[in-house]
Amino acid sequence: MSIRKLSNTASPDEIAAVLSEDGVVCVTGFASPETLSGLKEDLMPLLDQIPAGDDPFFHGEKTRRLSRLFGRTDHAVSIALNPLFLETARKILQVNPVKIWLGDQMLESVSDIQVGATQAIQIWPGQPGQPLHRDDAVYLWRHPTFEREARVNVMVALTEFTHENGATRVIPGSHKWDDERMPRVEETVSAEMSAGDALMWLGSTYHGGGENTSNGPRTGISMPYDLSFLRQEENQYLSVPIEKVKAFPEEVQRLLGWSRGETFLGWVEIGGKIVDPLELLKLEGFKEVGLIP
Ligand SMILES: O=C(O)CCC(=O)C(=O)O
Ligand SMILES: [Fe+2]
Repeated sequence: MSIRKLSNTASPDEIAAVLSEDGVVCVTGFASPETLSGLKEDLMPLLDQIPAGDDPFFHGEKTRRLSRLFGRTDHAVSIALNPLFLETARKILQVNPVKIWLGDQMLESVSDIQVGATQAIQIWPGQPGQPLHRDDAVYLWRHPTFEREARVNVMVALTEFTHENGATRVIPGSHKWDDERMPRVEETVSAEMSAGDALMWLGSTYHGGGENTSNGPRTGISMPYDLSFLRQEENQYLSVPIEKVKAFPEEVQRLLGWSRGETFLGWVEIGGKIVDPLELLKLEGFKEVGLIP
């Protein structure tokens, strides 16, 4: 089975249909030339300065991982708000409303979604393949998935992705497997893409960073959308400076977790009132989080 490619003229409905069926899809020309060059300009110099990881098993000793991207590049917003990703993620994740009775009032609600993590991943020559995994393992998700997926992930290619330089390896169709079946490298397909293309896959799809046998690094950005009743994998409240968060459009603030969902998840109290954390962002002088420089 191969990875199906759709162009950036495809609709979120079409992208979501392939994603549901195959567990993975590639969208060519996902990032505009301005977004692509902006991301590279902001992040490549930072990637040059950081060391590779010290975890030989999962994160890789020849892989550089730069996170906290909403604090580091204004172009992170362009990935998050790209309708080809955001609307597709909503179509996959915000399904099967739950019925909630409050006395004689019945509410039908779907979960909000939020950014679960942000990471530029640069795989250097000599890096072996990452263990094949499902991203929703962080949430101890069971398979086959019950009712809905937990995550829709995206990998935006900042450089070309080839089989030789460590393109993400994916097992199409593996989102339908149970938890007993072991993923094998022989079952994977390399997600070869050009810079600016994006790979999308489900939280339950087996994949992993590929082995880099080339002579140059491979760089991409991963930014999953997750069900917002789950804890964020990367703590966005502590990762994005509060002044940045305050300057974002409200939709981005919500997608970073600064919102109270329909079922009141995530409220704060101000002056005896149970309010949306968006109210906290409007308070003059509120600057107690996001302190990592
Ligand atoms: O770098 C890649 O291609 C995939 C990385 C990945 O799947 C992960 O770190 O969870
Ligand atoms: Fe992963």
